[in-house]
Amino acid sequence: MNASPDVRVVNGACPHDCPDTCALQVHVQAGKVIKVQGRADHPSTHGALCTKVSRYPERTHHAERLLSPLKRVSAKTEPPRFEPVSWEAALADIAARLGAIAARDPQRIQPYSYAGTMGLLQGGSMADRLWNRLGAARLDRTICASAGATALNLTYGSRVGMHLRFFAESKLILIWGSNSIASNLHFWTYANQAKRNGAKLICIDPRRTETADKCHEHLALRPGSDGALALALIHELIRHDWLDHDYLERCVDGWPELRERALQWSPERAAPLTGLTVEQIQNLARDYGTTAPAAIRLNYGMQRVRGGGNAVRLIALLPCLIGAWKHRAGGLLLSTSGYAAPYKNNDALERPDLLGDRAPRLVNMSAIGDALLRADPPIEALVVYNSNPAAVAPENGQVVRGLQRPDLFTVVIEQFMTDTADLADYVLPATTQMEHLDVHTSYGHTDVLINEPAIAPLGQAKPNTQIFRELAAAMGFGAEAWAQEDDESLARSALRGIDFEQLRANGFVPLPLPEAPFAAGGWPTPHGKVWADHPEIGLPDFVPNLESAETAPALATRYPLAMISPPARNFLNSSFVNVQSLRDIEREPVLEMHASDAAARGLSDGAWARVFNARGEQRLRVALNGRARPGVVNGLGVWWRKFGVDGKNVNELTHQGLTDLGGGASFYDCLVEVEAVPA
Ligand SMILES: Nc1nc2c(c(=O)[nH]1)N[C@H]1C(S)=C(S)[C@@H](COP(=O)(O)OP(=O)(O)OC[C@H]3O[C@@H](n4cnc5c(=O)[nH]c(N)nc54)[C@H](O)[C@@H]3O)O[C@H]1N2
Ligand SMILES: Nc1nc2c(c(=O)[nH]1)N[C@H]1C(S)=C(S)[C@@H](COP(=O)(O)OP(=O)(O)OC[C@H]3O[C@@H](n4cnc5c(=O)[nH]c(N)nc54)[C@H](O)[C@@H]3O)O[C@H]1N2
Ligand SMILES: [Mo]
Repeated sequence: MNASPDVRVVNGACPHDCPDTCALQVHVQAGKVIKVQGRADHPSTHGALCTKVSRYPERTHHAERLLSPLKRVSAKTEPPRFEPVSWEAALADIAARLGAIAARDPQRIQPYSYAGTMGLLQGGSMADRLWNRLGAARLDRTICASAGATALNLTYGSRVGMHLRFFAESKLILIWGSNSIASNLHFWTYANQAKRNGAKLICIDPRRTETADKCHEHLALRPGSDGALALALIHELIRHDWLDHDYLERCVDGWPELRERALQWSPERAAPLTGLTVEQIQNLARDYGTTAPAAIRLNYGMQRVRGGGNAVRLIALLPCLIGAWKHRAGGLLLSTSGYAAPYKNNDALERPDLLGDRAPRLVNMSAIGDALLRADPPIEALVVYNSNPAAVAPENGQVVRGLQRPDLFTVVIEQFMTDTADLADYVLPATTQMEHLDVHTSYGHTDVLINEPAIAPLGQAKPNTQIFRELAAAMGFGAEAWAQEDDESLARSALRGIDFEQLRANGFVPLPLPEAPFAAGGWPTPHGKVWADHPEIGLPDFVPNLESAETAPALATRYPLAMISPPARNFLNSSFVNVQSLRDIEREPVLEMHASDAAARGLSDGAWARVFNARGEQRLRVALNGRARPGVVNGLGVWWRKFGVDGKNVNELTHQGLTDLGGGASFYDCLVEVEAVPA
């Protein structure tokens, strides 16, 4: 390390909701973070960071960091005004308000959090302990991955798959519902290595992404049609006998039933649903059936539609039919979180025993707008941390209306004044990853990491853990042992079977796992086989979008365009939108359209358009950049509403309908119409 003598270098972990979970080197000088680098000696990070996280010094020392508790002094329907208050006053008032509700009916207190940090400490722990002790309502954490995660559990028995590093040895890689270069950059390195070694890369995505640009082929299917495509692929594998009968026999439960169903799905039947040609489907099946080792990088983009769960079940079976798992460079990767699960000590971190035999209501975070407006009994208090629901939740016009309820008491724990914080009664300042201790697992690789605090908390900011500890004390639980445990002790108990001293000394530790875990079966199901036909829910099938010409023809006449809203490359969900240098790259919220759809509406590149449906509308700048397929528009997310030209973002248009499995959000299952507006 050639840091100058007054520069300290600290081991960190990227806290963001991303499969890469990079190992960081944080450079500190005079109490300030001056540089954040990826560790060269961590295999998947390999010394490289994405543009966003390399701007961490700018985000951490941002002029608009929240540095003191704030109390609202304006009505919630007026422009937000706050005044600083002391921690003591804020916590005393919050404790009194929550305490009064808890005395009547604790499940009227609703926690709302997601993955602003994925850390085992700051992502939950003390907060969960307090909610369990109170008996507050529980949150069904479905906004991102629950359709796919449930589908993997119902197929493989857990969220397990290929190791990231062996993609470098694959000969065929299907990059399916994943814009890897934007949102899984450290996978792309391995895919690129395979490409240099002669592998063929095929991207399956309605949008011509920067990843699609770099693949040999791009199949721009209609959003939500992946299940039909997978069934037609199985049909072709059967017809040409590109099957591994030995693996099918030993490892797949329910193959005869699945075979029967897939035989009804000729490419001719699937083609019009997918928007692909019969030949494209046949060629994909040929590549997949005749190339070994063949790997699939499936990602969550394709499961944000009503049929997302069934589609993941079908795709997850493909590598089982061709026996791809026999090779360490064959198989599928959607998530590795099932490998880390047995190491996570949730009982110690979250203390579910504090809940006892109470079963408070479970509220689905993907329908928080409905819950805030219509839950019975009503939600009386909302405590938000690690999330920005006013921006990221579907149909967010309803979320905003819910947050404006005069009788709702809202506390937002944040680093910045987000759209959600604007609607709080109290805003409490949280530390960033540079300022607190944490321990991380990953859902894209299989290492565990530690994040050491690099600098002292800025201003009066505190770690989430400390805020919940102090809130617990203010609510009268200070004498109870669960409320006293410090972060060092939490970190030491967070992982079972991992040597904490080794983790601390090295910064990361790989989980001990076999290279090709399912080469001979041994799936984490009760009988060790994958379920093609599941004993409780039967066979997977194609489930069309909730909003599509096939299922809702009248709606499709009024709103004929399908809208997807995948992330803009330089934001992470709604994080980083307030970092000027990154917003400068993204410039403004755009709507990518196909030239024919734009021409039919008199729209040219750079024109302003009104995108609308029955739920709402948004003004966006049209981009005719060749990335949208006919019939589909791409409204890149997730901007803060207040940075949009009309104070809105794409989630004004999305709906709160849930996925077929897992009760997930279906952001990419959305019909809209677009019209020109004066500049
Ligand atoms: N730069 C950046 N990186 C991120 C994030 C970010 O916001 N920005 N978000 C992080 C988070 S929370 C997550 S969950 C992951 C998300 O990353 P992914 O799991 O890859 O999911 P998305 O980015 O939602 O979508 C990926 C691709 O799926 C495509 N897609 C949309 N609908 C369909 C469909 O019906 N079928 C198919 N086959 N493809 C479809 C989209 O056009 C997009 O290019 O990335 C993480 N990494
Ligand atoms: N239209 C559309 N909507 C989407 C998506 C999409 O693709 N399209 N993607 C969806 C997906 S995949 C996801 S995962 C969700 C994500 O939604 P969220 O989990 O809400 O993610 P972010 O928008 O990044 O907001 C996280 C917030 O946590 C804060 N934060 C970070 N660290 C800490 C901390 O240590 N303490 C506290 N108190 N706060 C912290 C950050 O400042 C940030 O404001 O959005 C979903 N919304
Ligand atoms: Mo996500």
